[in-house]
Amino acid sequence: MRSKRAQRLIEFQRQFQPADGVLVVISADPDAIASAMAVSRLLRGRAHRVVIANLNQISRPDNLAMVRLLQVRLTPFAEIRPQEYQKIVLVDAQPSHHEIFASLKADVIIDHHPDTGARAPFTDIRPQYGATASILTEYLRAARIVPARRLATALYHAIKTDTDDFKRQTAVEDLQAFQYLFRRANIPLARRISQADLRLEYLKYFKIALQGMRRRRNRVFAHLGPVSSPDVCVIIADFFMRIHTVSWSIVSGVCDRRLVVIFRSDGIRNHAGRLAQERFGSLGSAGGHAAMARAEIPLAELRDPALDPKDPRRTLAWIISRIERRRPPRTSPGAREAAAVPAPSHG
Ligand SMILES: [Mn+2]
Repeated sequence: MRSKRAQRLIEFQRQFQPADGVLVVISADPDAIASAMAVSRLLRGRAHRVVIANLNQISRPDNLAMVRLLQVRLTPFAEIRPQEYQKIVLVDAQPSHHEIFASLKADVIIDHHPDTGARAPFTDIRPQYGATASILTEYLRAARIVPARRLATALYHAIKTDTDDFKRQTAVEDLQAFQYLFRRANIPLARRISQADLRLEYLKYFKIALQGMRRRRNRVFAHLGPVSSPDVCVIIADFFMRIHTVSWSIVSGVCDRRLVVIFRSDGIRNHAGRLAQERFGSLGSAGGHAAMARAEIPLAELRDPALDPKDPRRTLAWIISRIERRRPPRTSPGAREAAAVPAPSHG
């Protein structure tokens, strides 16, 4: 085991010359950012310079907090001239994941997504791992590099994020990496990063939600009107689930000319995906898992006279009546129009 890890490290190190400029290109999320930081650390003293370039604009508040608090140096890919670099590294991604990745001819690929068959001069793809950060932690250990606080914190946060606190695909190697990092990471700082899921401008939606919320037994409904991103519906739906007597939380908003309805349920006797599909599947895309689901309905499809998307109260009443109605709508094409008419209102 140990010798295999050492061998991989030597193979990896062999790809680089001291004069090389190395470009690590990522689609920035916690795992990609932490993995790129680890590559940069591994190449210290082994390459002339390492630049981390992000393809996507980082917008999630927690990812922005990670970059700020861990002082990660990222350069937007648009500002990069790839031809100025001798080596290209992909972490937490494979060429077919993005046309720009494919165009770059990577020298090194390290990833944990399902193997797409891509091969570079050095390729290490381990789909059984929960995070690329776990793979890079093994490289650091093989290189006998003890990660500094910020790097350890980034890798720790990445493993927690990608495995959703070990509730998703997790290998024993992820747990080993986590255990190793746990002692070296700044845990309060990592908590601060994962907590930072709000934007200041989201607070006004909390106000709308709290003022306009309706309760039907163990269900909470809120309609937020026009929202800058459906993310805020998700945040508020999750927020209502924190009330111990609530077993359903249904929060909607209008974004990109669509009515977006987010469903959260305790998943015990309820199935959010099934409810979303039953009540909204005939109007747009709808579905999900037992505990979380969403429906997205183009406003152009909503020709129901009982609904006025410009009137938040009527929109909320329409959503409630559609969900609270006892029998699911029939889905035959002839029943489509009939199904769009809500049952008598529940007061
Ligand atoms: Mn990942």
